Amino acid sequence: TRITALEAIPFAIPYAKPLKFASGEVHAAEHVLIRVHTEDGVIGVAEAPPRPFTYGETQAGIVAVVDSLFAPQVTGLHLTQREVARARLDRTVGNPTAKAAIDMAMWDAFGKTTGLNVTDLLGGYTDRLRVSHMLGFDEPANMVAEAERMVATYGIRTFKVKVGRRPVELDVAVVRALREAFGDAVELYVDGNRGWTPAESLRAMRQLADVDLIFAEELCPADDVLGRRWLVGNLDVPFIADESAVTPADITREVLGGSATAISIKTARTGFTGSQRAHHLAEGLGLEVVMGNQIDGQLGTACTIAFGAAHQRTSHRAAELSNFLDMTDDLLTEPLRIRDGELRVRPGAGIGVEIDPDKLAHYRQDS
Ligand code: MUC
Ligand code: MG
Repeated sequence: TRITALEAIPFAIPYAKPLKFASGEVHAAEHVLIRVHTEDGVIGVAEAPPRPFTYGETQAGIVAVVDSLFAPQVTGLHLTQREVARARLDRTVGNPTAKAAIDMAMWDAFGKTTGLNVTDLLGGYTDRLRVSHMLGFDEPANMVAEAERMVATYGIRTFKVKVGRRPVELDVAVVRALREAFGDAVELYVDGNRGWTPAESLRAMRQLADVDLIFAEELCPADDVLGRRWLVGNLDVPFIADESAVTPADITREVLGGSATAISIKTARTGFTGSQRAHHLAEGLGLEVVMGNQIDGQLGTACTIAFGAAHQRTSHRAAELSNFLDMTDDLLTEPLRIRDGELRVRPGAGIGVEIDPDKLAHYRQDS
């Protein structure tokens, strides 16, 4: 089945509570909906979240690169020619979330065309993922209160705590307060979004030595090459490379350089096809994987579940699937629901979601 058109539709949905972290803040989901149309009248969908502080993309930039470069390169291809699409899109450097959304919308359209679910197409390992909730910067008491609400309302028992503020004692106090509030009933890990130096990172991790963290993520920049290697060599928990390790080459460099010992896979930036490559490389290198969140809406979250549930290695740890809870609304006809700390794969063809036309009309910014 051939692709007849590719659309990039900017939309904006406000957050009830902004997410704040060391590299930036997000107050609204100013994303781009990608729609792949086929000659059969099937429409595949995915969303691209611009994160200028992480990848340099903007909402207007994503629309422009899709309209001017990517749409003409992909139109006319068969849905099965994902590797051709990838090779063509990769003639343009950067633009990871725009490329990823096109890839995932092609998979969605392929699933809808064949009547098969994307999780089954990718590997079909399980039908659900445990959910990890990300706690953004706030007063320590508010961060503990938010975690208590997540445990009580959704049964979530894994928390990723945003760190990277100065002095490091500020964040150390939050992590300690969480451990004191919940005892060993929760799993905790920290993500610095490159906010600390290697020395600050190790100081904080030493202060947290008795808190029993499961991971530390991107505490300092990968460009602190020797400092980060020194840090990772001195930690006794896996160090996750997130924004520093998007492509297989990045992952290989970070891991062989001793600067990471685990990876985050985010479908928002590598789609399903690129995420498969990261997954297989993680298997080859023997790395733990966490399914990460690019501050996705429900559509992006459904993509993360679809991929994460497809393999053993990506479903082993709790996946970051809850950022959409802070949005005031969303585009799906049927919202995602977290129950007993889990999110289930959407049944049905493709990614298993439908866009609500009224909601899209309300939130789109191009008409
Ligand atoms: C995360 O894991 O870092 C914040 C910035 C970004 O690129 O992703 C989010 C969450
Ligand atoms: Mg991260």
